[in-house]
Amino acid sequence: INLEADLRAALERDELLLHYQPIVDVQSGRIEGFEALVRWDHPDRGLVPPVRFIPLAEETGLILPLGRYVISEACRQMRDWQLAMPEAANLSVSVNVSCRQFVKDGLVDHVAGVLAETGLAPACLKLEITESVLMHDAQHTAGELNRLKALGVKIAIDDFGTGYSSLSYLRQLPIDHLKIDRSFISGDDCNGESQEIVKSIIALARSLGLTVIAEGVEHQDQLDKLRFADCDKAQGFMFSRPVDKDAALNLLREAV
Ligand code: G
Ligand code: G
Ligand code: MN
Ligand code: NA
Repeated sequence: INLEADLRAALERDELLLHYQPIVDVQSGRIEGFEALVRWDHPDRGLVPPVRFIPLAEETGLILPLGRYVISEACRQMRDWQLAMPEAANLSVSVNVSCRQFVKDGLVDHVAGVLAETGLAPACLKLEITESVLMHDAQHTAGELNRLKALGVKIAIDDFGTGYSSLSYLRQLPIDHLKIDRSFISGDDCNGESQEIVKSIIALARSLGLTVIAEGVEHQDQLDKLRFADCDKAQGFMFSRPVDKDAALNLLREAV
């Protein structure tokens, strides 16, 4: 089986789809937005998770058309929800962006085009990048981030605390949110020290004017600690796993 040819065909046959995981305000418990996570609905293999094909897509360059699909579909879907329900009017959608998408030109123009086409407010789109994206070609990435900032799009650092980047980028680059990696919240080795790291990340974010999102929140006691530590938002299985668009809409309806 040739996964690469398969994936190339999948893009043409519309076999990729998005699942959505809610991001919740820690104080109010309300859904503030969703992270879009791509899946491949393979005719023989069923629903293929991204860990099985994103690395291949990155190696082969297929991440470029795949990434464009994810951005446009996520924005279109969020705009639909916003128009369908007044309660959804201010929700945002978060999209993961790989290194290759930044390196190759065209990301910012594509984002601008999708926002114009769908009518989604720029501030309702958040792009999630890892520290390694920032470090890869720091100067070029900084330029692209500044152009995204000028559009009004928000930037989140994903898996924060696990990378090897210098912290100086936090004040040099137009970053809006830190997403604390789930290993500090619900990982096998999360302990008292992890709790201290979480508090430090929140303090760091506060001093820089950034919003903090805790990932991997699975249990009430983890949420209680985050609320006590004044964390802004939380995401994790406690609220919901990533679900398909119909189930995501139901989560919104239930929450109203
Ligand atoms: O949804 P799941 O828990 O299986 O996601 C696994 C990983 O796949 C996550 O770390 C996420 O960053 C990555 N991922 C999911 N969707 C996308 C996407 O649309 N683009 C990129 N680049 N990565 C994604
Ligand atoms: O790398 P990124 O943060 O984009 O990855 C999101 C991934 O985290 C998805 O694969 C999603 O299924 C997974 N995830 C989301 N919430 C939880 C959680 O509460 N616990 C665990 N173990 N994984 C989670
Ligand atoms: Mn993410
Ligand atoms: Na993450």
